[in-house]
Amino acid sequence: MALVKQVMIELWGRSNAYNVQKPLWLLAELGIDFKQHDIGSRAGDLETPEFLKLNPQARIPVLKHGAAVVWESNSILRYLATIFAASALYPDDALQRSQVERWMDWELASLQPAFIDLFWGYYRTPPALRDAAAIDRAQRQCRLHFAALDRQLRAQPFVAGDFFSLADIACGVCLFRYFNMGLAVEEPSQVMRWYRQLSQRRGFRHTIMQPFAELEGRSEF
Ligand SMILES: N[C@@H](CCC(=O)N[C@@H](CS)C(=O)NCC(=O)O)C(=O)O
Repeated sequence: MALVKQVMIELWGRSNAYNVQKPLWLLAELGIDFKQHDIGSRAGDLETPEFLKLNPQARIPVLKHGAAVVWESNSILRYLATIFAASALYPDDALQRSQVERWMDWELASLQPAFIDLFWGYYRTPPALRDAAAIDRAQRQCRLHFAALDRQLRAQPFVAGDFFSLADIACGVCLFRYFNMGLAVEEPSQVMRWYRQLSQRRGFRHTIMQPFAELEGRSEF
């Protein structure tokens, strides 16, 4: 563990990118130093031969830990929690782990696509170009997903149980933007309670609760 900690961590990706914010938040939670390469902000950034060697998908985030390279944001979360023995966030017990993982999978497969449709369709599209029907559809999808999350949070303080975990990071990364992008959205009571709890965490405030106005009406990365 001590040796593992000495190996340099590098993270590729701009701090205002949704999926980059996940490892940024976890690294803050774990108090791990790392070097960030702020890319993804300029056209062509992710298509260089050097970057494509790291991630053939031409997407951020990418993490490098010594010789190990990991891409896909939720895989990076699992890798970091495993390497840094953060079993409180990513339990060893098979069932508890599956509770964390199923919500991480759900975030990638269901919540994120709906949220991204809404964020891009509304916030990142200049008003004159917005498609009201598509925004409405994305908003309805988000409402359904947040209702499901709300039901889950009725029974327990955090997404996967009584403990803060990788599932809270994956599912919680969109909250600040969802509630602050200027759209009237429903505020399910348990999601709001959970959001207030997350807002008390330094890592959440420093990485997620950050101004994002530079993305408004900007249809390029
Ligand atoms: N499923 C991938 C999605 C990666 C992805 O789409 N990343 C976006 C940022 S959130 C990206 O690379 N955008 C291009 C850019 O920012 O230049 C993951 O979770 O890592």
